[in-house]
Amino acid sequence: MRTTVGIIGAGPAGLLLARLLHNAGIESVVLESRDREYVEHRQRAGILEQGTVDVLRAAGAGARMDREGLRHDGIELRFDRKRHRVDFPALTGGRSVMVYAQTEVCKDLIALQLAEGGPLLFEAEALAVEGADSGSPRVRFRYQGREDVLECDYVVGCDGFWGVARAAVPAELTRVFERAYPFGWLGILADVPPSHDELVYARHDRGFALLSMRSPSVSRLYLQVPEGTDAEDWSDEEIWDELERRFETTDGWRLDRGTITQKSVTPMRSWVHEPMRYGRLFLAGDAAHIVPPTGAKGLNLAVGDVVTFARALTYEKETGSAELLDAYSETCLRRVWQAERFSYDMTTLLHRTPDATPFEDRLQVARLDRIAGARSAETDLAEGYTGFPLE
Ligand code: RFL
Ligand code: PHB
Repeated sequence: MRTTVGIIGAGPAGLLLARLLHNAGIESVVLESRDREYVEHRQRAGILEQGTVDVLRAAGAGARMDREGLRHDGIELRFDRKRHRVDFPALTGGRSVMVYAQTEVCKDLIALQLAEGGPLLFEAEALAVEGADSGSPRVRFRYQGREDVLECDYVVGCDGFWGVARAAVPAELTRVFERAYPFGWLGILADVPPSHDELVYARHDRGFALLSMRSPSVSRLYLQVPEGTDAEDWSDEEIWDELERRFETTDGWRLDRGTITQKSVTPMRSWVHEPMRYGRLFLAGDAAHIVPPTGAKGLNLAVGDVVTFARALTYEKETGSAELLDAYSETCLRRVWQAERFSYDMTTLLHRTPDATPFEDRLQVARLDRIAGARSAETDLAEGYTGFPLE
């Protein structure tokens, strides 16, 4: 098999890239190791930055998002049993975010790709990228019981944190930057209308909690739990009791309970792989960087990477200049590090480490008080949350 761009992975990065290339008249083939059902139902992100919303619309993939997505103009910070609302449009000159689940973004992009785009092969597992530093890189993959080779002009590794593409970058050229956190998130999906109309980020001495949503009738909630926690260690009742404690306010706010339909634990890490390009192999999304989910940045970063690649390749096709392709890694990494910084700040602002001292507890509350009391600090949070612009 032969194509212009071989894309490994059909998460949001790979699927959107295939769509952007299709719109630019550039051929691609997507290889995805899992089946369609799995990819369409993997519970993950929920928040799309304004820039991501604009990109999906411009790519012709925004119709259902515009009908069913929920525009959010703010979030609530909760600490010391008090509530503080951060008003995004007022602080950022009109920006907001959209609650529209990653599962739905993927469903929309898969439907478009199968109807209009190039090949998208499910249960096609990439085994290795070869010849990344040559003029004709290849992806070896297994499909329908046999091994095959995809010959390409470019390969984009959109295969997530556990993917294989990255391994083709020589170790001596690679630098990895990492921060692990001694806690994870226990996430649940529940059949109950969200108890608040905006997301609530709560700092509590017992740990962080987040109230989010998937629709007007489905809530998504998270609890900070110790690293290594098994979701099955928590009964449904224990989860609701703990959420209630962490969200408690002095003004009698109530958390409504419902049937829990899913629960799982996500570890938390900050992680960056540099460079994001080697020869004709480009890395995009979680294959190149991970942020802790507190800043809601992972999916949005993946979108930024593939927009940058699609623009650079289009420019090369139109002008013959590889200037933008050559700048890919640097261009992406500037934005990636801003998102790493923001996600780290949000994480350390709101989570309680197991060895936190009373001094650190007071500092966290002082940082939150500063955001609630100083427009400059609040603006910084609102700008970070609604997103850093694409260059
Ligand atoms: P993905 O989504 O992991 O997709 C990678 C795809 O590659 C496939 N694959 C392979 N295919 C072929 N051959 C191989 N050898 C392969 N190896 C892997 C995989 O099956 C998969 O389909 O990466 P991508 O596209 O870079 O997208 C990244 C996002 O999924 C991720 O950053 C976000 O989900 C992070 N995230 C959030 N991001 C946000 O922007 N806003 C949020 O609100 C948000 N909340 C979250 C999150 C992630 C979470 N978890 C579970 C980590 C909340 C949570 C709990
Ligand atoms: C989600 O809805 O899954 C979600 C929202 C905001 C975050 C992380 C996850 O910061």
